Amino acid sequence: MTDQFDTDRLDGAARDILRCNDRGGYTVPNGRVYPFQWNWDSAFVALGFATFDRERAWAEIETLFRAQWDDGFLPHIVFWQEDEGYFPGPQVWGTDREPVTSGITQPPVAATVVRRLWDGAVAAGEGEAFRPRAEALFDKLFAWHRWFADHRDPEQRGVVVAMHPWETGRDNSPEWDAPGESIDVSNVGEYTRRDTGHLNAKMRPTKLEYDRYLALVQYGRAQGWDHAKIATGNPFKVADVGMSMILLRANRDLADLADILGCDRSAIDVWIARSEAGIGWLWDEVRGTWCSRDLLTGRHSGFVTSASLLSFYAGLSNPRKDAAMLAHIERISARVQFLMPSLDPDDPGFQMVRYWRGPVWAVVNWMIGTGLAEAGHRRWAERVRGDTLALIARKGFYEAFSPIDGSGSGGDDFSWTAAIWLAWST
Ligand code: 2M8
Repeated sequence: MTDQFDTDRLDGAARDILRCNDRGGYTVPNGRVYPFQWNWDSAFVALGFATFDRERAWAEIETLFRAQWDDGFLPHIVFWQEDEGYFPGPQVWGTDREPVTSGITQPPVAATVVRRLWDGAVAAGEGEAFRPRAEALFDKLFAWHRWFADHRDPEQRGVVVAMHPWETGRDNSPEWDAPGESIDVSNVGEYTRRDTGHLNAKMRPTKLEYDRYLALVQYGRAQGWDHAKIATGNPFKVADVGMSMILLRANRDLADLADILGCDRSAIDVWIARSEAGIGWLWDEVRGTWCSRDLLTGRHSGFVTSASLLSFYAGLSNPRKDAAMLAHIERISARVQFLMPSLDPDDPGFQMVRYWRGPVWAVVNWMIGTGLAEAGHRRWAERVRGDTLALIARKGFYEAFSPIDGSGSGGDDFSWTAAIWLAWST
C-alpha cells in the first residue's frame, strides 16, 4: 500500500515535524496554534516517536503524567511555558496548580499507547529495562481511570460523561449543539480569540460555540475545579460515545498491562464489566447507530460521526449493530473520496472543512482502522489506513483534511498527523 508513496521522504518529514515541535520532553501539536502540551495529542505523538526513538516516546507520556493531580485527574492542557498565542491561557483557567493546567480532561488513549510502547520494548529485547517505567505509568494510568469511574460516570452507566465539548476532543461536533443550548452565555463577557488569528475562521468553531466553551470554563472555575461539584451541577453533561468507547478499550489494555506487570486487575475488570453492560445505552435504535446521549434530557444525538465507528476499537461485538455500522461505512464511502469524515456527509450540517463537522482526522482513523482490523473487517481497515496515508502524501501533514477533495484543514506540520503517518507507514 505504501509503495505508491515516497515513503522515505515522508518518513523523514514526519520525524522532522516531531523533532521541530519537541519542546524538551513534550511535543506541541503545532507551534503557532497550539503552543502547549495536549493530553491525547501526546499519547498519539508517542506512537510516532516509538518508530524511531523509543526513549523519547516514553518520555512524552511521562512528562504528561507529571501534570497529574493528586486525585488521578489528568488535564487536557499543560501550560509548561508562557505563550500569548493561544486562548484561553492559564489565567482564564485559574486552576492554581503547579504546573499550570486546564481543569478538564481529554479522551483516555494513553493506556492503549503505553501497552503498545511496552510491546515494542519487549520486541526489541528491552522489556526489563523499561519495566520500572511501565510499572510507574501503570499506577498513574490506573489512578486516571479510577478518576473517570469516580467523576465522569455519575449514574454508573459504564459510559464517560463529558462536562465540556473540549473534553471529547471533538470540539464542535454537532453532537453538542442541542445539549449546549442549556448553557447560559449571557455573562461570558468580552474576549479575544487567537485561533481565528492563525487560521481561516471557516475551519473553526463559531462565536456561539466559543461562548459556550468559555461559559463552561467559568462555571468550572467558580466551583474551584472541584470535579465532584462539577459532576453535580454542570449545565452540560453528555455521555460521549467517543470517550466511552476509548475508555473501554483503554481499560482492556490496562488490564493486559496489569497481567504483564503482575498487578491487581480486579477493579479494572469491574469497570470493563460495567461498560460492557451499560454502553448499549448509547445505541440509537431509531437512527441505527452508536452516538452520544445527553444525560440531562436522555436524548440521543442521532448523529453518525467518526466516533460512532469506534465500537470495533472498543472490542464490542454484536452482529446486528456491527452490520449496521458497516452499512454506514459502505454508504459514506460512496459519498466521499477519503474516509472517515467526522460527520456523516448525508447530514445537512456536514461541512467539509469546518473542524469536527466533516473533516477527516488521522488519529480517529487510526483508532477506527485498528478496531476494524482487529474485528476482521480487513477491507475497510485497509481502506481507512490507505486513505489516511494518501491524504498526507498528497496534501501534507495537516491538522485535518476535507473528505471530499482532500484539501488541508487547520494547522500544518501537525504533530499527531506526523505520528500517525509514522505509526502506519513503517
Ligand atoms: C483542538 O482543541 C483545542 C481545545 O482543546 C482548541 O481547538 O483550542 C481539538 O482538535 C482537540 O482534539 C486537540 O487535542 C487540540 C490540539 O490538537 O485541538
